[in-house]
Amino acid sequence: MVSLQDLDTTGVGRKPDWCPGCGNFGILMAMKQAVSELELDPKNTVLVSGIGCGPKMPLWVNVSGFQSLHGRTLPVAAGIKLANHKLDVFATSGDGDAYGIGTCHFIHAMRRNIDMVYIVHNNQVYGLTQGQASPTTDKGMHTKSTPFGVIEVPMRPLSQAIVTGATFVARGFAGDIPHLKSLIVEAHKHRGFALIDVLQPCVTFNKINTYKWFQDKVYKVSADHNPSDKMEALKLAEQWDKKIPLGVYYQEEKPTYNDELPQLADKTLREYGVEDVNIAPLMKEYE
Ligand SMILES: Cc1ncc(C[n+]2csc(CCOP(=O)(O)OP(=O)(O)O)c2C)c(N)n1
Ligand code: SF4
Ligand SMILES: [Mg+2]
Repeated sequence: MVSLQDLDTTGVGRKPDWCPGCGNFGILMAMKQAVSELELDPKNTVLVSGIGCGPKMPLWVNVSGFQSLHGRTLPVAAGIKLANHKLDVFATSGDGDAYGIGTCHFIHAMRRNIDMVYIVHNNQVYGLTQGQASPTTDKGMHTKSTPFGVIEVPMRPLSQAIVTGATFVARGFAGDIPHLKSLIVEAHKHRGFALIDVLQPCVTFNKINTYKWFQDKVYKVSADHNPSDKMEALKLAEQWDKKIPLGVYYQEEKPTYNDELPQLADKTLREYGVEDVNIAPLMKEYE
């Protein structure tokens, strides 16, 4: 079994450079605990990210990793899963990466039900670039890019996910590591696109949505909640101003993208190889 120590990168001279107290530390710990509990093989576990503070995660979890471009986390993760669907694929983005520049990929990965776990570090600002407003910044908040306050209504990403076709939609909190770990474990067991939006305090640039702000509002989704009830899930996803539910809002069994490809039933795309592929006739068509 892979231990937390095996997953640590400090031994190989790499340790997180996040600000002290940043919510990303809680997400990192929950991620390592989940990989350990699931007994995943680090070599066959891939953590893909974009660019941002949260997306530095692949640098600090000792599994296979790929840091792509800002907003392009999901197409890279989807490509990896398509090329070798035997890999355990996790993707990690900031709220800007996922719900701003990457929105188009977010929507299409969900409607395709690509089998992966997507963890979004939602700190409601662009942390790495020093605190500009993001699509989830609350209305009225003063940031470097909105000195007179945000005038737009924030996106509700979990509502978006439920109506777009994600088959596992959950919310965690970086200040509750055991609960977040259990969500990551459940999301990994789910077959299909699993979104976990994580409330992640940015202690440097978001002085409104602090640990205390969240602690006063979060509560656990009731054990009576039926996650296959889409309308009830939407009601949970729309809660924000007074109370914020933590847990699995929605879950549904549906064929994954790979299930729809009979070519992948026996072997991975990667195993097909390209040695015997003759592209000469195709090239001729373009002469
Ligand atoms: C195509 C492109 N546009 C913009 C940037 C600059 N940039 C890097 S990270 C970032 C925002 C990060 O915010 P978020 O995704 O919320 O992650 P956080 O840093 O808050 O974890 C921006 C705008 C970039 N690197 N590439
Ligand atoms: S800027 Fe915010 S999100 Fe980035 S490391 Fe610092 S506290 Fe964390
Ligand atoms: Mg952010």
